[in-house]
Amino acid sequence: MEAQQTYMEDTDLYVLQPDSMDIFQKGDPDWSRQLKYLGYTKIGKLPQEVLEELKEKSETLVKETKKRYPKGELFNLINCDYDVKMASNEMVDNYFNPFLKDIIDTNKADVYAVSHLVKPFGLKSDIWHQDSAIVDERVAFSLNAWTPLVNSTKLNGCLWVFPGSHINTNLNRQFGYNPVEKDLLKSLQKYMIPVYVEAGEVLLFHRSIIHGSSRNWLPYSRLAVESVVVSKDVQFYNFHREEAWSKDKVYGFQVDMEHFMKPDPKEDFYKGTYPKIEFDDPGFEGIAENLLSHVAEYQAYAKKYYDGDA
Ligand SMILES: O=C(O)CCC(=O)C(=O)O
Ligand SMILES: [Fe+2]
Repeated sequence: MEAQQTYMEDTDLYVLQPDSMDIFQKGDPDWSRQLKYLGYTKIGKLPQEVLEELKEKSETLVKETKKRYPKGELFNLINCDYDVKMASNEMVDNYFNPFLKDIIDTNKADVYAVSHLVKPFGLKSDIWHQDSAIVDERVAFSLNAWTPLVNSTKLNGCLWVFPGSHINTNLNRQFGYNPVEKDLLKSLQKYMIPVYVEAGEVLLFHRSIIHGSSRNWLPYSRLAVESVVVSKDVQFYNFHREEAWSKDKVYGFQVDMEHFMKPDPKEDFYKGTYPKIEFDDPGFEGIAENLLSHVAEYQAYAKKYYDGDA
């Protein structure tokens, strides 16, 4: 892979280079600026007929899955049976990705389907988090493209974000290892803003941004679909801690998309399938302290969106 120098070290934060988010082949130039400074942007809406067909097929998939898991274990299709996960992935690929690939310059970025996300009625809010790192964010970007299939508001668990927080240096993020809890969670609360997204509208955001979705107060599931948009031909990573190997290291496995699509990707960590790089692990408290100590800089960075680049 050719190194794509997306981030520039500036003090101890990773500040995006001016053209780094110039990844669209059509649309509004402001999308790139929003992505760069705020960390998220809306990039249009699925055509109505595509949305309707996707919604109908998705509801059928959810209904069939619920029949098989009567205790309501269905929360996130990512954690579902392998065949359901694959069916979901294929549907996202067929109905959502063509729209993304039309807008995004596929010479600059690659688009991969992930799955559906189901937020059932009454579920306690997902705590604020950052998504696992899937690339080396010092040199590459990874964005989520998130689209709800119903209007998404505070009532049914919309997304909330901390604008500007995507420039943080918590880069080696392991899936499920979330230091945003307790005091840090409380401190961040006041910076989070809700993002209302209409059914079929596409929200793009950096996987590194501090975000989450709130409680669904309506007695219907809030369904969404998700893909990822990453630097062209990027080297994928999956980060992992293993106390038996070391208590103060985190390991970055250099994986490929095939790895993420396996029934149990973690098995690869013990098979020697992929090479790994080791990093010092700041641990829960270290990461929390680091995130909190830069809050003012995240705010200042987001403000640049309104103040201009100078
Ligand atoms: O759909 C949701 O509620 C979860 C959203 C989220 O955290 C994500 O897409 O990364
Ligand atoms: Fe997330």
